[in-house]
Amino acid sequence: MPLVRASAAPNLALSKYWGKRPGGAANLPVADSLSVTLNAFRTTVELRAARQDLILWAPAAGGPTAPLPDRLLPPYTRVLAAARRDWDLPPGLEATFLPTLEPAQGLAGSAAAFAAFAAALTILGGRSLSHPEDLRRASILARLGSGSACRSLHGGFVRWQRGELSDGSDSFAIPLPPVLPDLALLVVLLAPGRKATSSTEGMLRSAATSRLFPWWIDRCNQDCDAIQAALQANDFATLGHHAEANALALHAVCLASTPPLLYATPDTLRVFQLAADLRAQGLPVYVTLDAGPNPVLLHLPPARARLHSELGALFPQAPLLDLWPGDGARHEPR
Ligand code: 2P0
Repeated sequence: MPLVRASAAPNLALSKYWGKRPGGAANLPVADSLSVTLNAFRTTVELRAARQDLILWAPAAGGPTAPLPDRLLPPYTRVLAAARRDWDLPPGLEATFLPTLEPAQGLAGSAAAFAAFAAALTILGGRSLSHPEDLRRASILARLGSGSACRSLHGGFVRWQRGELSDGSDSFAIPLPPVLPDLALLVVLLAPGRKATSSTEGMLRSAATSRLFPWWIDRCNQDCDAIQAALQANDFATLGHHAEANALALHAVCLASTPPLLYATPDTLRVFQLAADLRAQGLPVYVTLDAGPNPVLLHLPPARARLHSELGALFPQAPLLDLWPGDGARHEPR
């Protein structure tokens, strides 16, 4: 029986994290970001005492676990080392990751994994996910594994405040009040598969080479404020407008990098055009896009049937995933 089980879900950024402060390893961002945690595709992590640290992953479809290759271990080692500095943990730990989504599907499985890992270590350290101070510490731990993971500790809408301190102690995620419970997200899986350039590498390249990068930093902080204000006002259209503009700005920064980072495909752009056409007809639908080809349509439930019929006609082969805001990290029964 494991010592602890915990789970967390991926999150989708409405104002994106793209750019780290120099130094890199602590994933300290140049700007705030704002996300919504998803209701599906949770990853569970089980911790067991072991002779030495071991990271095991299971396939999403179930089946035997396998040790993670050495080249992928550094972020896990960073999280474990930081957790041991805070808490009295066993000298050897076996962590088993049980995802429900293949990483290649591009829905930020690493965010779910590192949030669940941080949650499990926090509980093993004798802390509680219902205590805000412990959750703040868990968010920082998750960030050391993968930046966007710090947002998945919380459910619903979440803002990652970038912080200013070089030790990262003020760079963590904060939950926003629960609003817009009927926000719906439709993922169009145009091209499952790993992206050519990882986010980690892509954002380093943009910071180093894109002339638009200083503009992007200001833009993100403004977009976070505008989206947070729209949430407080329960104003879906304003939220959608700023989320779509932020995604397009991210891709402008990427295209202006050297060599250019081209994540969108012609089909991705057809989805942006579809949303603009539907808005012209009075249907509020907006698109966001991460560092990959698969767009996500932000909408309200009355638009769902129309979106399914339009997208089914345009892309008969593409799976469509209906998602909603979901819960943050959870302590699971053993
Ligand atoms: C986001 N992305 O805010 C943005 C939008 C991709 C595009 O966070 O290097 O995997 O592990 O800190 O968190 C992807 O970056 O990068 C990401 P690392 P991460 O969701």
